[in-house]
Amino acid sequence: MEMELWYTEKQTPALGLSLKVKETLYYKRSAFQEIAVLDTVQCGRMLVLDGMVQTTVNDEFFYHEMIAHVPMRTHAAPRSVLVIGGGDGGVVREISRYPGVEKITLVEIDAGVVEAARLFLPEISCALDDARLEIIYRDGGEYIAAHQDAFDVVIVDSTEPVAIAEGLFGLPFYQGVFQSLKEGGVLVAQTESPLYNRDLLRASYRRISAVFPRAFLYLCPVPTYPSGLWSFTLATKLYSPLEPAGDYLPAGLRYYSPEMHRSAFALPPFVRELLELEPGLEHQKILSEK
Ligand code: AG3
Repeated sequence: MEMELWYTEKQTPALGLSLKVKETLYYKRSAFQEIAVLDTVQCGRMLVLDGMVQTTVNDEFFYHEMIAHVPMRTHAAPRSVLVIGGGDGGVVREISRYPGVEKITLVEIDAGVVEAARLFLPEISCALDDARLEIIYRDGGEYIAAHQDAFDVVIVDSTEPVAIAEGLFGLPFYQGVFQSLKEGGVLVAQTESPLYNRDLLRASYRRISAVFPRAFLYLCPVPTYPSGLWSFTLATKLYSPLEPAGDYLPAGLRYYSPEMHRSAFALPPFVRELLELEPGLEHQKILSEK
């Protein structure tokens, strides 16, 4: 009988996701975290940070397309885009599809993640050489605090709110993002599983709603993340994501489409209850007007 090697992420203390591994391609303890790229039988190459699955070559398109194209097409004409976290390059790849974008800034705290992705995840990191991209290795919170009125779209592609990423879910950070956005600016942050990270999701949504005039939640499946269902919080100074102002649609997308954009904002009752969305709140008002 052939020996089998499996990797398990304990998504909760009582539930794990296990993938059969062909080979460990990269392993490093950086100053910030433990970084691994594993080649899996089912999902292809997979990036794991501090034991948590970040992305796999097979299902990364759900997450990367939805975290990028929803804000990009909500804005009429984004020219300057900031990505916080996202060292694997997946979000940058999606942003680079827009010819109207003049400048992409990637602020990643850990150069090791970029190194691992460049070496072993070429499908995901392929746009990290885009001439419009500047990579800055720095804490996202610090960077945000030092920039005002600079970006059309800010995308927070963080890890879970433990250790280095904790500050990226706090009120001061969101206030900083508001200041860093131009008039018409759009923020999107990944805000975790509506089933297993309920308190975190509610707290982030409330903080973002307290800072921005308009906040919206949307969902998409991510098969390898806890519960398989993921949330994103989008906030704007002006635009409504329910009437996307952008008219450019990149070709060749696999999950995102104008229909998926719209339907992602329809929330099941358990999520509406979690966020205490009542009739009259903007999110619901705009949805029901349509
Ligand atoms: N960032 C969110 C990953 C969260 C996964 N959580 C977990 N496996 N427990 C993904 C970064 C992809 N660019």
